[in-house]
Amino acid sequence: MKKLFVILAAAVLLLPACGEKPAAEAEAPLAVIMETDLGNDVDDALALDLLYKYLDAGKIRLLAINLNKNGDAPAEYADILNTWYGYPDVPIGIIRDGADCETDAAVNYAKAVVEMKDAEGNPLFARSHPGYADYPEAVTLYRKLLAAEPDASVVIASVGFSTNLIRLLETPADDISPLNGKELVAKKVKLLVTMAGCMDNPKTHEYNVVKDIPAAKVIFEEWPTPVVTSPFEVGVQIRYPATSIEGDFDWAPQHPVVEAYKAYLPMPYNRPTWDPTAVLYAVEGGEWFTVSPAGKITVTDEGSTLFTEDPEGTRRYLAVTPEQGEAILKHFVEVITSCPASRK
Ligand SMILES: [Ca+2]
Repeated sequence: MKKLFVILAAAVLLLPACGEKPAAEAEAPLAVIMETDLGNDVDDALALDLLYKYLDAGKIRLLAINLNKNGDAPAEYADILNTWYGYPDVPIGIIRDGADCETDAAVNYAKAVVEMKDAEGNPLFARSHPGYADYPEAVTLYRKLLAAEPDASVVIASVGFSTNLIRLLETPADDISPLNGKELVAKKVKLLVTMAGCMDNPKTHEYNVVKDIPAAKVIFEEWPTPVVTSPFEVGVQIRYPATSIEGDFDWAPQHPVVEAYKAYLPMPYNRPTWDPTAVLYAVEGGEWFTVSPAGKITVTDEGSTLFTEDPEGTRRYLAVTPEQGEAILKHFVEVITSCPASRK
C-alpha cells in the first residue's frame, strides 16, 4: 500500500500545474514576415511595435522586415527600430523600382527620424548597420527564408503595396529552390494577411490597392494560400489617441515610434490603426474580430474590392463591432505604451 502511495504521489508530481501546458506541447513561435511601406503612414511603425512586443513575449519569430517603399530612409529607419527594440539581426529586405509614393505623405517620417540629431549633433538613434546599399532585395530574401522553413508554416503580414509579393510569385526556380515563386509560396506559406481594400463601399478605392492595382488583382485573385484582409473600414474605426502619444511615454524620452508619430502630421491627431489590425490578426487570429465567411475577392480596374461569398473560396475579410473596436484599441494602447524588454 505504501509503495502504491509513493507511485501515485510521484505521478501527481509529474503532472503539470492547473492551466499549465506540458513543455512538450508548448506552442512554437509563429514564423512571421512583415511586408511594409514604412514611411508613408505612421500606422506601419505602430504595427512594427506590436511585432517587437510579440518577439519579447516569445510568440513569434520575425523572419524579416521587407520594404515595398523605395529609398534608403525606410531601410535605415527599420534598422533604427530593430536596434532600439533589441533585435538588430532581423533581416531587412529592400525594393528597387517600387511604386512611386515619395510625395504621397507631407512628411516621410522615416526620413525625419533618420535625420534627427542630439544636442551634440550626433544621430539621435543608434544603428546596427553601416550602410544600406548591400541590403538584399526583398524578393531574394523571401525565397531564401521560405525555402528554409517547414511547409505551411509562415504567415506574411502585408501592410503596404503588393509589389514584392507579385514579384515573388513570378520568380523562376533557381539555386535557392527548385520551386518557382508560386510553388514556393503554396508550399511554405500558411496565410497571407493584408491591410487592403474596402468591403463596405465599392466607391472607396483603398490606398494599398490603388498604388499597384495589377499586383492587388493577382494577390486577391491568384495568391495560392488563404488570404485574410483587414479593410479600410476596420482601422478607421480604431484610432490611436494623440493623448497616449503625448502622455504615456515619459519612460522613453527618445522613442523612435513616438518621434515618427509626432513628425508625420501636426499634433494632436488620432491616427487609424489600419496596419496594426492586420498584424493583430496575423499573430493572434480571429478572436478580436468579426471574420467574414469564406469567399472570393475581385479587384476592379479602378481599385474597388468586391467580395462574393463562396464556401469553396479562400478569402475572408475582417470587420469589427463598436465593442470589438474598443477592446482592440485598449489592447493596442496597452501593448504600444509598454516598455520593450530591450529598454528595461
Ligand atoms: Ca502601410
